Amino acid sequence: MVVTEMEVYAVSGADGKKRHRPWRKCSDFSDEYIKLLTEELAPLRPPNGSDVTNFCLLLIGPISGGKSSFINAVLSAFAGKVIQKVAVGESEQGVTKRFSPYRHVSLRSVGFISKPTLAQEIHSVALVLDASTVSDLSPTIKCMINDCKRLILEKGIQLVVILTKIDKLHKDIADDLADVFKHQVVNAAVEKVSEMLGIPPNNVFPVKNYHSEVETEVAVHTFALMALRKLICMASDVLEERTNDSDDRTAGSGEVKESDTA
Ligand SMILES: Nc1nc2c(ncn2[C@@H]2O[C@H](COP(=O)(O)OP(=O)(O)O)[C@@H](O)[C@H]2O)c(=O)[nH]1
Ligand SMILES: [Mg+2]
Repeated sequence: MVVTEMEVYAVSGADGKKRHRPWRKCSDFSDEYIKLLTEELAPLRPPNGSDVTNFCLLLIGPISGGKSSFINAVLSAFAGKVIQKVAVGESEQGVTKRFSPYRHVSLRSVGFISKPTLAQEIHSVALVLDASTVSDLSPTIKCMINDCKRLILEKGIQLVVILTKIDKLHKDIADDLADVFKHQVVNAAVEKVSEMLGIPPNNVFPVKNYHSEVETEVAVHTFALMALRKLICMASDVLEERTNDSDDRTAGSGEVKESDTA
């Protein structure tokens, strides 16, 4: 075939934006979906027979990663308004006045509980990382993260990652958060973290916290609630397993050894 002239057109949606298949399925972002999620999560309690009244969810991660902001986003989602109950800020002049980068905790540390009850243990852990910096984490931070991951896995808890500041990955994302699960740049960040930490991509939750906004955003609440749902689900599984395992615990398996500390 001899082609003398050819015109190529980009295929786009009615609004001119390129359409991609979502890399993660999610219901449409809407007030109804948020209502559904909050109504599903609000009544959840630790399993019967566990003797635990509250889920203990731990957020860890580098300073300024967005831990406090994530807690505010969750509180905002339940309150239906922008809440800033936990102080947030960048490091240096940030809200954390005294920051010890790494202090070894040992069995002799003050207040260390060497044989915690199930209620005193952590039931679910999320590592909170700034999506725009995952490519250049320092070796010290990587080492800390790996130490934590080892301890968490030894306790039978799976690691969840909350990937914050996804708005910083690309201008289009900041402009339209509803398209996050179609943006390949977010997918790439999720895959990178999953590979770096050896965890499945569906344990990685991209989020955008409130930063400069004063009005509520449906997408912000949806991201926060999806991540919270995963954490609570995992905590429930851990508690159920430990409750069924209670015979072993009485035999002393719940006791902390020096190698359990970091
Ligand atoms: N652009 C943007 N900024 C964020 C996001 N989450 C947190 N921040 C900002 O990052 C800074 C550090 O957040 P903070 O929650 O205090 O981090 P923490 O030290 O891990 O508790 C604050 O200025 C926040 O407003 C986000 O999703 N997007
Ligand atoms: Mg904080």
